[in-house]
Amino acid sequence: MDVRAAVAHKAGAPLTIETVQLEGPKEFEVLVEIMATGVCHTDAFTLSGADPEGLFPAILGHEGAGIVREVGKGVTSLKAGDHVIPLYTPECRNCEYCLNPKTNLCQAIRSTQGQGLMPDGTSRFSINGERVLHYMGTSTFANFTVLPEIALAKVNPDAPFDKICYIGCGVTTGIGAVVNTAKVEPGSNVVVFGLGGIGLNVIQGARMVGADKIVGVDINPGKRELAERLGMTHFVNPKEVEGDLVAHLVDITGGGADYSFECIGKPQVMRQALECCHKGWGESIIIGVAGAGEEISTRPFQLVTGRSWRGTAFGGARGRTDVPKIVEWYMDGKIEIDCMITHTMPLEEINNAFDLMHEGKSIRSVVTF
Ligand code: NAD
Ligand code: DAO
Ligand code: ZN
Repeated sequence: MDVRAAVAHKAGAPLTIETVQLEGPKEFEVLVEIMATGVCHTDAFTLSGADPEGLFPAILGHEGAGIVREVGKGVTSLKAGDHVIPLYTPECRNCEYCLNPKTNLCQAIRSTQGQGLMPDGTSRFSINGERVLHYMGTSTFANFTVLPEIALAKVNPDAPFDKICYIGCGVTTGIGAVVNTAKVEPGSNVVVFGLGGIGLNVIQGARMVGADKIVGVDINPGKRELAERLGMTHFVNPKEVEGDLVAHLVDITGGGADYSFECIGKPQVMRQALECCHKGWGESIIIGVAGAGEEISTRPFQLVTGRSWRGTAFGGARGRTDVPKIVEWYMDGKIEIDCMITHTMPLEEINNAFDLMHEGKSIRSVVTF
């Protein structure tokens, strides 16, 4: 079938809106009509060329929501009409990783997904017979896409697509980092570096679990108001701190953070996030994705004296199990989404979503089809 898509032909160039050919779903695959998709920092990272795994030409997008239109042979858990959220971290419930409660990194289709291909090693997308690659196994910048069954979470059909698409990445990553990875306890003091689409969700996750001090750190003072609405108790702009930022954060938290979260992707900030943690027990969670070849460093004594460094992907969430629950949290008013969706636009204007992100003017832009 012909579909409408934003195609990334090469790194550093704007996306082009084109008619693309999409093959139907093969065995254990599902055809989904994408109704809405968020535009995330990670799409921009890949489009910029900084992503070492970025492949072109491809159809980017990994934060979508839509409706199942057709299922391939062997699909048992979904049927036409089901409302779904695509999962860039799938959940097969059968691989060594899915069977280990310590991780959410299902490896069932990892190698082909990383090559921009479906599990059988081919792509469903093409333009005039030339192959176009999938991206993160999701490719939500198209009005129809094909995904493996294990990469789809079935969700409440009453939930609005243009809001719950954000649960496909930003919301789950931020809240999940608090709930699943750090397991923040009530009364904890938390420091969040970067108050963008991820950091704001860490803030609301920390509020949800009953954290005490929730300190937000950002060089853009324009992020303060929304962060306060979502639960931030103290704001720190590093540009306005006289003296050492780490010492200032240790002071505010009365000895250091019980948990800190790096939601930017800068190694020097990752170091600050570790070192502002409380001696003896503070844990720092890396969420931000740094550029190719970058490395983190600290004095080993920071770890010897009880601080620890951890990382998280997709908030440690097991998508098919956890994403439907997070949709229900939204429907029940336990978490907020609407206030973070600052812009909504048609596919034709998707490049504007990237511009708004780079200019720091948006939290989340959502494309509706
Ligand atoms: P964003 O651009 O919306 O937010 C980043 C924020 O950091 C901005 O508000 C910016 O002003 C602030 N900032 C920049 N430099 C700073 C500094 N030196 N000190 C303090 N604040 C600073 O980005 P986002 O969408 O929230 O994504 C954040 C990171 O998370 C990215 O690296 C993204 O790739 C990554 N990410 C990781 C996962 C995962 O599963 N681990 C999932 C999604 C996104
Ligand atoms: O299993 O090796 C693996 C890869 C898992 C990919 C996790 C990606 C998380 C960070 C990228 C940001 C996503 C938007
Ligand atoms: Zn698995």
